[in-house]
Amino acid sequence: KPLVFSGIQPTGNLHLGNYLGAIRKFVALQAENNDCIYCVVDLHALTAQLVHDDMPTQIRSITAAFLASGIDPVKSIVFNQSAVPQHAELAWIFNCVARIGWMERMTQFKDKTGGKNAEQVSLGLLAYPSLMAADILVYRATHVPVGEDQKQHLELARDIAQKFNIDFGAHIRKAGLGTDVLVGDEPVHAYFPMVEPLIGGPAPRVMSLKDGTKKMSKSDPSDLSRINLTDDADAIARKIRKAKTDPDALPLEVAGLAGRPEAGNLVGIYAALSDTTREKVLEQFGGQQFSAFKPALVDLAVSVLSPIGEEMRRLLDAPDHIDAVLRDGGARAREIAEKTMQDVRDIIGFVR
Ligand code: AQP
Repeated sequence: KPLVFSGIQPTGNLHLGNYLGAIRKFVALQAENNDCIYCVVDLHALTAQLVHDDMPTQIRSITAAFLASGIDPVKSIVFNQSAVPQHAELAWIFNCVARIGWMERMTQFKDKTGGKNAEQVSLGLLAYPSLMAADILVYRATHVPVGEDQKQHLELARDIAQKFNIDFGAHIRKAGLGTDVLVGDEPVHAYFPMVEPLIGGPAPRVMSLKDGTKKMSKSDPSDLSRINLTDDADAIARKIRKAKTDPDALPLEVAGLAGRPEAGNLVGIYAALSDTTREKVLEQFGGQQFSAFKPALVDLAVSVLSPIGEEMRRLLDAPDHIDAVLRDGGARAREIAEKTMQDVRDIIGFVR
């Protein structure tokens, strides 16, 4: 049976990219009755910046966004990563499975360290994808909904799982664990599954409202570049009105969006927010000017995001419920993760 896992870092305001690339998919996967585990990855938050004065608020705020968007903490497991020490334990083992070169090749690592010397960069930032692989594989999860920017990290998680399965193949068999699979032509006795990224949809990579060639991101210094989940209706309207566009009307077909990154971005956002395709959006708005399309996008964005922002504020006003959700989710997650780690300790041969 598929098992879904994904996580979000408690660093900065969640924006429309996080919502469409990740959280909205989390809710849809839960609605399809999958077993889902959704995590606030607070250990990851230390990789780029060690000290966070507002860590508790940030953790509660991501949890509030999960709940306000429709994640049901009874059906799905919702917790914060640091409550399950097995993530860090498996990450250490994966640090020894993975190779430094694999980590150094990651574009996110290169982007975040560009222009810095090695004395300024934490070892954690380099090893980030190894912890991410552990987050997923400590539950032996099979499907991971993420935005397109995480695709390379998921490929690395597959490489780590594969190398573990090959290196420990004989031990996995001896421990009476795992199943026979073919890796290429080679038969392997595998313990960890090959995770499948779930990246599709009309907006797998939401772009900045000020520059259609740059990802919408928490760390962009311009607040006008992104719509935050907690923005009120006026802010959402202002940001969409000011969003960069080109002077042409919307094309009649998706092919006409090629070479028009800002137009493509706004059409993709409209499609994702209304659970439809870019084709259908252009059937409705093709041939119209942005002056007609933008007000419709404002209405749609406000109708989807305002209730989420309001519910987040309500939950954060009295965070006892959020803390109880995290405690319960942490206990349920620990039980699954500990079972995996007992297997892993047996596979490696640690005496216990
Ligand atoms: N622009 C985006 N479009 C689609 N999906 C996105 N995600 C992030 N940005 C976009 C997805 O959101 C999830 C949470 O990712 P994270 O916790 O790793 O957040 P992040 O990468 O720190 O968020 P930012 O805004 O991308 O941060 P910076 O500013 O550091 O670059 C993931 O599934 C991610 O794909």
